[in-house]
Amino acid sequence: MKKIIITGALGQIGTELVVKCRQLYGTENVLATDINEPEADSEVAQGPFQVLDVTDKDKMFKTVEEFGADTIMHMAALLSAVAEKRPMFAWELNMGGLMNALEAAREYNLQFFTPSSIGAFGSSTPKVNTPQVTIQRPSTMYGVNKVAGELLCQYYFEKFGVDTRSVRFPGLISYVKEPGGGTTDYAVEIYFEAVRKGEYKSFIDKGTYMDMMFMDDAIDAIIKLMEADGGKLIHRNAYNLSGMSIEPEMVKNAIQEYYPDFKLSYDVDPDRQSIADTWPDNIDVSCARAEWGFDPQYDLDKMTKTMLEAIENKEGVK
Ligand code: AKB
Repeated sequence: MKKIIITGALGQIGTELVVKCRQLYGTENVLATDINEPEADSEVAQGPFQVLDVTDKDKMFKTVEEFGADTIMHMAALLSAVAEKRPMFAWELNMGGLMNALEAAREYNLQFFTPSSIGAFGSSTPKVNTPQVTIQRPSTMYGVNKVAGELLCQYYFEKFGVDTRSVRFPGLISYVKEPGGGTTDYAVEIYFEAVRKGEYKSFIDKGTYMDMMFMDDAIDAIIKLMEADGGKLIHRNAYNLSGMSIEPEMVKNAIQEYYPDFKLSYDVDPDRQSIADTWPDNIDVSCARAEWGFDPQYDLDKMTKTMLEAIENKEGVK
């Protein structure tokens, strides 16, 4: 990776991925793109940036050509809950954008990364220790998009020799940028509300286990996978990844170590709960560990300490 284009650069992952890639590969070698303009004082705006609607194929091709890219990291997509509210738009953006990015990779010989998700699984998938290769029959538009995306990554690798790499991200937890429209978002909101208000009302019910991962581990995983020896990668659709399997009461207990008066209550959102109920409790990450050295550093306690301290700093609390 020497000249990298990142789409969806103002999203939850993109925001931190741009910064990390610029540290590693040089600011001038990482072009951040998004459908929106960044805030002038944001980190993303401190290097090359271009407005790009990923459904505009001509503009994407032109951007890749003019920048002289050798890598594309395609992050632009709608998350699960919002995709379920606007399924046709989700198809247009998630699939249209992905096809354009894959075609750009084929045409300009780019190394390619895009994230899949635990949303690529469904209620007929084994829920515990979900294997790398298993039943994938999701019941959401987001899940349909992710399964199709995984298959397309494999197809472009086998048919056209594009160096496609992908992972199934769990819920990603970060203090830099709050996510929007995901089923796992409660696990980010809970930390912000703990610091701001000392209480949180969860839209996901107690006892609902889902995989999560701290953002630093997610960014490291992307870099590690992209730098890995391609000859050792057996799976070209997407690798299972997770840092922990948690449910809301576990997060409450971890927060109470620092905020003993923190209160958690529930106002379950049936739409997002019904999505969560079809996702695994915990997935098996052994293929990612074995094939390219996936090695997450954050468990729930370490993540909780880091999240609370960083949010306190950000909000000027304590
Ligand atoms: C979502 O909840 O939609 C995402 C995901 C797990 O893909 N965070």
